[in-house]
Amino acid sequence: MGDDDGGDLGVALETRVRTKKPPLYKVLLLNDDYTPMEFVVHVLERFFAMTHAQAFEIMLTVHKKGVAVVGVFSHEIAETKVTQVMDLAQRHQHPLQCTMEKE
Ligand code: TYC
Repeated sequence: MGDDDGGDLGVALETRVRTKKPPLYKVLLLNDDYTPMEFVVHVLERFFAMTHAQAFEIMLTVHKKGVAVVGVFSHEIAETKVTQVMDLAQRHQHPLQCTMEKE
């Protein structure tokens, strides 16, 4: 008595319990001694939609600290970004490394 939910509580609970946000992945850019700074800036502008100023700042962070997060994406988008960066670097024979890790 008094605890009738009108028949929808079970459904509402079930939805809450089962809903899981898709995991996000950080895309990381790593420093090396050979990739030209301008190339890294170009990569950040082209694949991560940064302005020249933003790209230059992130490039300098990687250069000084060794690594930086350049974006956070779904698994599929992160994988695409990593592949695009690695492909372009390889085509230009630069040792630039880009990886992803679960947030
Ligand atoms: N360290 C490189 C240089 O001095 C520049 C660089 C920055 C390389 C960022 C990679 O992810 C990188 N030419």
